[in-house]
Amino acid sequence: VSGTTTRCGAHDGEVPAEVARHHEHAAPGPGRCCSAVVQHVAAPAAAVWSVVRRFDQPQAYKRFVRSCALLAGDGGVGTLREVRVVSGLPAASSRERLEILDDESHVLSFRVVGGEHRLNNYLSVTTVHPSPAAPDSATVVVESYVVDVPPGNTPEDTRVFVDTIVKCNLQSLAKTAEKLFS
Ligand code: A9S
Repeated sequence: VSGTTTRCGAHDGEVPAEVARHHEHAAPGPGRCCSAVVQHVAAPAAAVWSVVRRFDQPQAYKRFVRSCALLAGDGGVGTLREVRVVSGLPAASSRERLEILDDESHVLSFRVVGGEHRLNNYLSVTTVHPSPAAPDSATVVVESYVVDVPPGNTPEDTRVFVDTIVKCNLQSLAKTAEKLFS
């Protein structure tokens, strides 16, 4: 395959080879940017995945979500959800489509297809892996994304904003999964 790909962030060695391709977003080009966030969790991968895989329940760990309603589908690929956001963000709602739900490889991907916010064409991929150090009791989660840079912003601004949200989500995911397991 020709064309450049970027890893959009450092996670060398943290993602098993069979799912690494999901994080290799095509070189985003002008007007797009990408990044990746890695989170360690003190709970087994199955516990973490049981939270991540619920596309109908992002409020289980995403603290910026006020409510979530399904517009189509029942939680499988193609499901469309409308998320309403807590106040204080430059956003009111987001309409999101489930693109990948792989219960064997632990891969989930969704795409933002509408809503009232500034993150156009947001695409996110999350993978969940047993930690090499303690495969039965610890997990590594990698979330990467690619998004349009909003008019008037720089790629750096955009990455700082989105990385902050993703880090909050993944820290909250860790707490939620650790409680489930304890
Ligand atoms: O929900 C996620 O997994 C990650 C992000 C970055 C979500 C961003 C968001 O939903 C807000 C939280 C509302 C912030 C969108 C699509 C736009 C925002 O401005």
